[in-house]
Amino acid sequence: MSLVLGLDSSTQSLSAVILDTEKGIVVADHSVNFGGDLPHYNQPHGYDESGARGEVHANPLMWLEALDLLLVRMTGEGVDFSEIDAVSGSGQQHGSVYLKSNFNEVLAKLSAKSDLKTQLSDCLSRSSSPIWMDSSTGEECGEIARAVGGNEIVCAKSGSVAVERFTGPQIRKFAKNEPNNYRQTGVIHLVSSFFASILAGKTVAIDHGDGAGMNLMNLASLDWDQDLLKATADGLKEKLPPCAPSSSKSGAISPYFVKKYGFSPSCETIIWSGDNPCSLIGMGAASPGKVVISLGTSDTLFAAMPEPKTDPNGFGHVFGNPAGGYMSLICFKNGSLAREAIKKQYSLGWEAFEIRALSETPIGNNGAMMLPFYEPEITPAIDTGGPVFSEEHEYLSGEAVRAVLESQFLNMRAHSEWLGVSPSRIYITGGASENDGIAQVIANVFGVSIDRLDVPGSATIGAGMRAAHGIGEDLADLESKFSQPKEGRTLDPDPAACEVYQSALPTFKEFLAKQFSS
Ligand code: ADP
Ligand code: XUL
Repeated sequence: MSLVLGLDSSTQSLSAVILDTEKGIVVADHSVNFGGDLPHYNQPHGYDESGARGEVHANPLMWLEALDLLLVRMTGEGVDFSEIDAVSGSGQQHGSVYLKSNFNEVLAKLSAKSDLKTQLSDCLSRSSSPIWMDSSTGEECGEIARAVGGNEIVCAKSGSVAVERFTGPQIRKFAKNEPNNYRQTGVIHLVSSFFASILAGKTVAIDHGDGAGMNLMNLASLDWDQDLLKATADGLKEKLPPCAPSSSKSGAISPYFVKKYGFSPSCETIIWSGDNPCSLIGMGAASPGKVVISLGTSDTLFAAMPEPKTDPNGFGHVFGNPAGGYMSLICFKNGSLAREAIKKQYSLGWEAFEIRALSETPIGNNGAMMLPFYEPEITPAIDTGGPVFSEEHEYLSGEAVRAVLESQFLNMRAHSEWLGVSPSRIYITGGASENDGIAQVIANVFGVSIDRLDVPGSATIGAGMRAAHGIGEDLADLESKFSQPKEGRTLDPDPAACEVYQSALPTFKEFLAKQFSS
């Protein structure tokens, strides 16, 4: 039994938990908010908001500074890192970091007298990192698909059609537009494998969970796919770390962290995974049967899969399950983004948002719906932003709140039917999951009970559980300790409301189809 550190570098923050796996408790929980704590990067939500033509990039130096700041803060608050047996992490998926061939050499010589940002800034061959919100690579997706013989082939090989935010199309765009910088790149990391490399003091592998979100990994062989590599960019194989199972150890922690923060030289590092694969572990959903909805900046729906099954419409994805096997994932970009837009438009707090959704308006909203796609959407793929209301009248605040929530979850239900699973309950997580108004709409739209876990941040907890699993602890035992539903917080569906949504579903699909084809 051990003390393990789980880190999570998400869109907006870097978080850490320390788990005591013997007692089954979270002993520390800290975080750094990129916008609030590091305002000098001018990325208030964790990314540069001035990108044109769908480009969304973040500054990788901000992530490095956040890591030092988090560890300084934790030390200041009395955390003793010398007792940590293992560390692993979770990263926002798809984002990539481009490093020159001196990266390993610099990592090996990091001095505890300076900081990560200062010492590693010279290693970047691209000053910014495209992240998952980027939708600028439509052209490159088409080129990759054509080069391998069509999107059906890309999907059969990699688990997803060529997707704008996925790393392969992003790499292709970089290689085309900045050929010199691409040539100077020695290694391309995901956010997850970048952080894992910093901790290990050397370039480490990309795990099968996050690797599957690149349009480069072959799902059957769990290795880089020669055809996809060739279709993406010249000489790419040499610039990618190897793929490895998510529970792989990557050696003792770098001396930088031993000297600077007092980690034990025998603290093990376990390679990182993506935030959704980590959340699957943290939610106790590593075995097929549980469906999870994560309500973060984006909303995602995911579940472990017995066999890799791909989405015939091309919106869903298959990733590696960190516990072995596969998981499905569907990402809805306008999750909290859309809810926040309505909240802001009507000057509401979250409490008012919740109360209005429940009490001021009838279930079904008298038929008023919306297509809540403020930003270009991923599921379904709509490349222009801007909400569309089904009825042309002034929406009062309660009506608008209900329209956004009901439409978001009708859209989620419509686009998850291909999974063919009928869960008996859905587990929710993420920043918005505490909101009972939102949770009740999900229960009613899907017609199942909703549970929440007794711990904050399933991706961070999942990263900690993966660290413990990596040093030999039993995953089922960890799940029984850390992934238990909160008592007294189950929300059951209301049968009358379920009937309303059952008949609203075809109407929503028609509304969407009409809007799409016009
Ligand atoms: P990420 O991991 O993508 O950074 P989080 O899971 O931390 O995101 O969720 C952050 C989001 O949660 C915020 O953008 C905010 O909109 C939303 N949120 C926070 N509290 C509430 C609440 N009480 N009701 C609804 N949404 C909330
Ligand atoms: C998943 C996706 C997002 C990010 C958010 O495909 O793009 O959920 O992982 O961090």
